[in-house]
Amino acid sequence: MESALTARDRVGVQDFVLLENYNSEAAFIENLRRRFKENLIYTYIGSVLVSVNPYKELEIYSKQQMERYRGVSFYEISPHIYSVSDNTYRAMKTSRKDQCILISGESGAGKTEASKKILLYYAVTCPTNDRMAALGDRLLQSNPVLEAFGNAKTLRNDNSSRFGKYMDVQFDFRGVPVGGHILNYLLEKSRVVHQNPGERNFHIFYQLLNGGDEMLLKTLYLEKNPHNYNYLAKGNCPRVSSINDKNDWKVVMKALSVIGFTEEEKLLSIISGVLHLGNIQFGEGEEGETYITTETQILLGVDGSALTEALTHKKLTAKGEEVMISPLNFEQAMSARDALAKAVYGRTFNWLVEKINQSLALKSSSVIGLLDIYGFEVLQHNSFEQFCINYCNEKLQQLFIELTLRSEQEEYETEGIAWETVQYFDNKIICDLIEEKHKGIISILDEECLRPGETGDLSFLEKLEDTLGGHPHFVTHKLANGKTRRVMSREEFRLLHYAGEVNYNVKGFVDKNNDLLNRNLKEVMCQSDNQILSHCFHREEVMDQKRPEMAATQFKNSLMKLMEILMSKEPSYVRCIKPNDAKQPGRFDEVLVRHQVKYLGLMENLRVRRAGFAYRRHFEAFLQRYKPLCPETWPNWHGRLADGVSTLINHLGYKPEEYKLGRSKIFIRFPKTLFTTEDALEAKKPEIGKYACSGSETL
Ligand code: AD9
Ligand code: MG
Repeated sequence: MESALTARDRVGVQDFVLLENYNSEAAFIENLRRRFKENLIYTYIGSVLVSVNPYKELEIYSKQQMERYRGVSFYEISPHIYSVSDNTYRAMKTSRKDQCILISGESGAGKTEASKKILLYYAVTCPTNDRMAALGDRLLQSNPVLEAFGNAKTLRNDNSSRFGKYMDVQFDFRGVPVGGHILNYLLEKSRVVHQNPGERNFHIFYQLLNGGDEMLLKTLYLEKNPHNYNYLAKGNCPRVSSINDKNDWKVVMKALSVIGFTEEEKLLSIISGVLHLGNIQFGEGEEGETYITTETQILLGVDGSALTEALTHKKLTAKGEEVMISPLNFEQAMSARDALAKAVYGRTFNWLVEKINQSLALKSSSVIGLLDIYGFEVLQHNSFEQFCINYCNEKLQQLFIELTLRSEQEEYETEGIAWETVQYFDNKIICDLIEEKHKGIISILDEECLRPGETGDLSFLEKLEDTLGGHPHFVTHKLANGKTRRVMSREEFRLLHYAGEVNYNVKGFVDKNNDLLNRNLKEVMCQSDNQILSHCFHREEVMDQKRPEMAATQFKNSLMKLMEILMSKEPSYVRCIKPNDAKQPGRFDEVLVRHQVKYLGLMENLRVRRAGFAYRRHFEAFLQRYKPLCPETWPNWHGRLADGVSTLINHLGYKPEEYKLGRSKIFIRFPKTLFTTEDALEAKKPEIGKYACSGSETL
């Protein structure tokens, strides 16, 4: 008994519901810390997996480890991302219900790594046939490709996802993976033309310059040094110690060929075209007209003079008829160039996802969806992109709250057990503040784009103040009246997000939301020789006079669809925590972790889980594990399972207030009850010899 206690002291409990002092945040964090020090990065809250980024390679992801988790239940074995993968897979097979795994946490917490491990688990352990083996490869290889084009080095994470990704893995009735489908969300296009100090553009640019051979670079008129390109020089960070661009280039090229890609040449000429576009310089004539001082001949497969014209002039139309061509001033020409670069890159990224989807060939069957989006982000300077990213995280948090509470309630109902509710912070109020029709921030921003005030972004801020002044989660310099803790500038508004306060600078909001590309630039791109580009810029789009939806509204609508998809599936959760800001192994910054525990709502999650019954298990599993403790159930019980469990717990002396028997499960209110039973089992071990209580790391 003593040795079991010692082990528990050292490595903590593997399920937080078993914490004696479950109301104490300090005890929660201490448990996380102990386990982290022992390289035990995974812990459960019931069936929710909490994962702490180790920032080092652990020997826990091998094929042998995968085998250990196959077909084994949550509670029978130490917590692991493979256990979540396996349980989800079995739930899908037995219930035939679609599943999804939602991975959340802030930037750098380990979401993308977790999603890759899940995918690898399925690719390695699921049954397959020769025809389908290739599909597993393609599913896996889609990752390096999308990461090359959609991830970048930021201050928070060397491999930060700058787009949201939802992937369906589809299985046939035998559990063989037969297809896949990816939905991508709002790529951070502004990164193509601007990076903050210490950050980089998307990986692919550096991979091409470092990995591409001389011949290739020559054909693309590229030089090796990233500093020669305006679009790569802004962050002043061409190299990152944790990244090997040259190797990654090889991996990406191989991945493209596994996916069955044949358009590398066209794709790379777009990437190089974007770099050349960034180097276009403008001059200003005596009468304020703008001209181009650099070569534009070989760019993006379009006619050089048409491109020059379109970059320096704007075509104005009224009622569908062309009325005039007006010259752009220097500033306007620069932003037209940047808008084109962003549009070209953004559309090419969407095209790439489309291509990958074609190669994964959608089949109708049961699915497991994996959601890996960009995590909550607070920077020195937060703009439209952070606003969208953080809004997306609010939505996910809302889903988590709704579903964890709902599923808890449903479980008690189906098992016929009375239950109690727990107070929790519902972030719906913040989601409404952002997305409500007419008076939410997105609506007000759209309104500003359609009917701009005199001062652009600042008029937007004024409209926000007029409409939202007094909202408990919205603050500006004016509204705060000097009463805020942190100084705010007159260009900012602050949102009190579920995960903390963020100041957003309104500069650029209107432009980014408009996301407009001059019509004549679109016309030029339609005529590109590069088929990827002529596919991305449709002729119909140029003809169509209707204004497309603005960026934030498009994003809002795609998130609503995503929520519907997720609600229709049975969810599992992985909550990722970042242990320090230095990206270092072994460092556990308590203040940082406490903050995340708070905003991820983990204590509330635990309380909800514990409010009713901390622990539950199917009669069969309970009996199987503890039957050695009662002479009537050992070695086998032949009667009804419920009767076997009753006999067993009567023998163990469980009091009526300690447990409830549902229709198929036993619910245990206090972890202590279970500890005592576990300890008794531990003590019995020498006597029962070979009997192994699997997963007894600690309970
Ligand atoms: V962001 O919101 O996309 O900026 P993520 O996706 O949450 O973020 P990511 O998975 O990219 O973070 O993890 C960041 C880095 O932490 C990785 O590049 C790894 O170096 C490191 N990491 C994360 N999880 C693990 C792990 N299980 N084992 C080892 C890890 N290293
Ligand atoms: Mg990521």
